[in-house]
Amino acid sequence: MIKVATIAGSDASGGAGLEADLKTFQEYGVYGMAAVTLIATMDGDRDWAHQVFPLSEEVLRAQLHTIFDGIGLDALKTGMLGSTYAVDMAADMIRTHAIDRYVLDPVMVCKGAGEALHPELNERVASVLLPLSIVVTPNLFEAGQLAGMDTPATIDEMKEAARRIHARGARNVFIKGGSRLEGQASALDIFFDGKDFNQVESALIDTRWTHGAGCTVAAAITAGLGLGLEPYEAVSRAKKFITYSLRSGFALNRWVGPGNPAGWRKGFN
Ligand code: PXL
Repeated sequence: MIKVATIAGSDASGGAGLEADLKTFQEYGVYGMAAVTLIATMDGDRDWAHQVFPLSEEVLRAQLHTIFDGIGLDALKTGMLGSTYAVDMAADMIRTHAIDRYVLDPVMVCKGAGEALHPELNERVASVLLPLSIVVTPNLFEAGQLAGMDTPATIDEMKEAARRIHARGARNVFIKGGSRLEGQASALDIFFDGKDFNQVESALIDTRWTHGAGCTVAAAITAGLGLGLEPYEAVSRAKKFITYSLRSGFALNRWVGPGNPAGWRKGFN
């Protein structure tokens, strides 16, 4: 059995975070494990305001010990880390266990929350985790932050950000422009392996129900790498997977709706 793990936050609403990761791993037919860094909750009495409860260093260390020392893994993803000790412990485990297939999802914002969640962590994530990653999956905002430039708004700016992020140590950079790129008629992402650029494109999906999309993409890439795909193949397959997922997204309540990682089973309709 292929075994993959996520080090991420738990999203009590079930659409993002490690819940999205585990659902995605299941759809890929790999065995999923999770080390919880924090628990995110949302309050329906306060317009779905987010709150984050970090778990202690001790609790995180014990989980990492279970997964890395007690079991072993074929690929790893990190999502929302939420503390400097989580960043440093993840890095330490990746180094000690020589984890080659490590996907860094540099989660800096939650769609629901709007603001950067742990701005003080962004630079540490960039300096400590980027050099360990086989693929990093920033959205436009995160790409700007990792690259030390304004949020890219054009394809050329995305490429410039990708070059800079690669120069900081990520072996492959996948920047998700998605629907947010100005004047773009498709969902357009950029993949850069340090030599060549590939545009990864799909039709735009007109939906509000995109909660957890970023987590799902990174988890799909991780599962693909665990199964032995090359980085670009894993990214291409993840792009198809998220397109199916977003096509079958649905509302949970009046604020939020996730994609559906099981969407690929129905195929396009
Ligand atoms: O989608 C980003 C994200 C990642 N991880 C956790 C979250 C969210 C957004 O809500 O709650 C735990």
